[in-house]
Amino acid sequence: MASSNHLKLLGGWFSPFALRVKIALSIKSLVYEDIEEDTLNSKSQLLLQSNPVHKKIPVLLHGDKPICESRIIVEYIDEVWNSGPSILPSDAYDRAMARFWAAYIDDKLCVAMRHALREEDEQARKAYLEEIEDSLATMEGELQKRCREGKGYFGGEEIGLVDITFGSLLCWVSVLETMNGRKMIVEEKHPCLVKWAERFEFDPNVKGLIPETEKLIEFAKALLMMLKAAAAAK
Ligand SMILES: N[C@@H](CCC(=O)N[C@@H](CS)C(=O)NCC(=O)O)C(=O)O
Repeated sequence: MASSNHLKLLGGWFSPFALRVKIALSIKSLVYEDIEEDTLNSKSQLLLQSNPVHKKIPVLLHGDKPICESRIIVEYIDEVWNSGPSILPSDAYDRAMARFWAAYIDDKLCVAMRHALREEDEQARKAYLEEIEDSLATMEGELQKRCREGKGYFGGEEIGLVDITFGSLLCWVSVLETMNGRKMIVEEKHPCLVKWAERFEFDPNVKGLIPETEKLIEFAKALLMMLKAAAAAK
């Protein structure tokens, strides 16, 4: 039986969702066992037992207790440990707003990114890339409010829930940009996002955790081939 405080992360180097958890663990200076899952080929028994509903990474095991879904895990980490700065604001209204934007990122941006990656039809893919750009414009507008208050992160002075939720997707935005020959976060349209992205990537709690774009592209190609083969076999 695992000690009640032992932390295990069932993750994957490629996963933006696992990256969120790694950043939150780093903010709280927590030591954890990093277990790399191979979700493309075979999921471990531990993953299937720990997340029987979705069978997805990331899962954080706190002792024997599994916690699933990246944003829920980040909030859990923030609630249980005060060994670092708070990830969610102390004010209830600000906390509600942070959750609103984090949900927006997953419901709009992340969904469009997933479609844009998997869509083979060029016209349909273009429409998803435009949806991504709409969400980026919305996020730029939100960030400009923070910039006017002299703050560099959505969370204010420090990385917060919205920064983690959005920032974890930046490496996959780069993948889509490279694969489609289309830059989507650009200085002229997104002056605040460009600075924020740089600040985020070099933050001590993030630096070193972001996977390389080239490696992610290889992974994306393998994933797309597998999906194609699975569809052909049906
Ligand atoms: N909403 C979930 C998404 C997690 C997710 O999509 N994980 C992917 C890896 S990036 C996965 O485990 N995929 C395996 C599968 O779909 O079977 C979260 O925020 O944690």
